[in-house]
This record gives sequence, C-alpha cells and structure tokens, in this order.
Amino acid sequence: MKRIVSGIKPTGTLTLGNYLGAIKQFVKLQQKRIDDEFFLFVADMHAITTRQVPSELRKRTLDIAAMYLACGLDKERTVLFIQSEIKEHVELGYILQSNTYMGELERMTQFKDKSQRQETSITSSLFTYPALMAADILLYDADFVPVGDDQKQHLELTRDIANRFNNYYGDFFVVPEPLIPEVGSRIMDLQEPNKKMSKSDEMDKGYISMFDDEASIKRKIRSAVTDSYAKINYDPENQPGLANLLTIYASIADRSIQDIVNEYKDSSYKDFKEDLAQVVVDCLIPIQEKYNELIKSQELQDLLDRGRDIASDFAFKKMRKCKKKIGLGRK
Ligand code: AQP
Repeated sequence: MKRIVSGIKPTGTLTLGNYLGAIKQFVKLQQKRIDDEFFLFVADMHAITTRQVPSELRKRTLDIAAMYLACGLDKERTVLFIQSEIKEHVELGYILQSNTYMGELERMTQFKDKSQRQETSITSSLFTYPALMAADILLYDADFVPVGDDQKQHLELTRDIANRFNNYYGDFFVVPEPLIPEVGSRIMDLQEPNKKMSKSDEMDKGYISMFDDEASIKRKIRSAVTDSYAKINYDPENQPGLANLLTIYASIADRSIQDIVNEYKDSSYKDFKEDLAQVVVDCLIPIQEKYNELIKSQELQDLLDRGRDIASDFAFKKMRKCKKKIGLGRK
C-alpha cells in the first residue's frame, strides 16, 4: 500500500491549469491505484505567504475542498482536510527549515518569480514556503506526490531535505517521488503562452477559471493568442499558443496530442477553437453542477471533519517520534 499526498493553495480562483496539472491526475490515480491511500489538503497556510482578505480566504478554502470532490474524487477513499487545522504542519515546517539552507531557498524559481513580481513587501514565509511544503508531504510519509511541472523543483528540495534529515538522524522520512503528467503538466496563459496559467493572475482573459460560465469559456478560447502560420501543428517553440490549446484538448479528452493534430490538420484555427471550447464546456459545466450541490452541504463539512481527525492522528504520532529523534523536549 502506498500513500499519495497533494494540496492546492486557496489563492485566486482555481484554474483549468490546476485541474489538468494536479486534480485530474489525482482523480485518475485514485481510479487506477485501488489499494493506495489518498491524502488531499487545502493549503491555506501557504496562501497567507501573500496578503489575503480573511473572508475571501475562508470562502476559497471551502470552494477548493468542494471543487476537489466535484472533480470526481472518491469520497470514501480520500482523507480531505484543511492544512491549518493540523498544527503539526507548521511544527514540522520549522524543524525542516532548520535543515534547509538559505542558498537552496534562494535558488527556488517560484520565489524568484513571485518576489520579482511583488518587488516590495516580500514576506519571510514566502521565502521559507518550500520547507513548509516539505513538511506537508513528509509528515504523512507520502510515497507519491502528483503535481504540475512548476512544483518539480520544490519536490526535489523536499527529497533533499528528507535525505539530509535521514542521513543525520537515521532513517525516518519516506523520500517521496513526484508524479508529473505527461500531457498537461504546464498549461500556459491564453494571452501570453510563454507564461504559466496562474490563478492569481490579474488578467482574467489569460486563464479559464473552474467557475467560468459557458459564455466566458467560449469567449476566452476564441480570443486565445495563436499565430499567423494558419496550420494546425504541434510546435511549442514557434506556435506556443496553439501548442497550449492542443495540450488542453488532449489532456481533457485523454487523447494524444498527435491524435488531435491528425483530426484537425485541415481545419481552420476558428473551427478548432470552437470544438475545443465545447470540449472545455462539456468538462467544466457538470463539475460546476456537482460543486453547487456540495458547497453548502453538511456532507462537505462531515468529510472535512473526518479528514481532519484522520490526518491529525497521523500527524500527532509522526511528530512525537520526530521530536524524540531530534532530542526535543524531555522524553
Ligand atoms: N498552469 C498550470 N499547469 C499545470 N499545473 C498547474 N498547477 C498550477 N498551475 C498549473 C498545479 O496545481 C497544483 C496546485 O498549485 P498551487 O495552488 O499549490 O500553487 P501554484 O503552482 O503556485 O499555482 P498557481 O495557480 O500559479 O497559484 P498562484 O498564482 O497563487 O501562485 C500544483 O500541483 C501545481 O503544480
């Protein structure tokens, strides 16, 4: 039996990138690996590394939990919880910070990108974020972590931290493996296809939100940037916008990119985009309907309570052993 752990931070709105890079993968894994355990959390402590409006943060935290379930998770087999409700994440995060070097954190491209964008008021927790992320994973002895390509570097650091700890204190943490999808691991911005689609982006034309209605989805895909080659072809270097649209199609439809190119090789961009928009609508609208049923339900609250209890029990035991190993406290 293996344990699979993943999380999403409740910043901005959930995008199609989050869905295709992480959530959909998680659901597929759950369908494939029937003997494994699945822990899934909403990373609200990560969200506050940048300034959040409290009422919005709380709403988004529940939105994400409901959206995860609406995307097809098996409720019985998922330990779904909210990160801040398990205090051991932060406790272990601090211990792991004490096993992480400044130079390692300085090399993290997400920190570099985000701090460049922000310029001022960069919090120290944004800098130490990868140590907390390592704690999220190592606390639960995760064997596998399904993530998008942008989190690969953080996962590598998590592995380094785990190995360093194990080498010094003796075997203790499971060293996790990332699971990155072959197609859909980096969905790009629809307006600037050299940039990752991001949920806290201010330009809403660049991303498809999981909550967008049919008309907005169609409008955004229609206005997605392509090129002047006028030829359906997968060439991320010269036709990055089109390559991104082909990737979205393939990833939603669970087909290969080549298969989509073959089907549309004689079509115009306009016709291809129209079909793609319908594929996206057909995927997102039923998810939104399920989300609407769940968001106000007692069932969601009950699942989060159950998830919190299971995760908390696990985390408490792991931390007790961890402190003992390090020599913290009296016994
Ligand atoms: N564009 C993307 N394509 C594929 N996968 C993506 N992920 C994020 N964007 C894409 C994956 O979604 C999971 C959750 O990400 P996160 O919320 O923890 O943080 P993030 O990677 O920083 O996501 P965003 O959307 O860019 O958020 P903001 O704008 O707030 O920083 C991860 O597995 C991630 O790889």
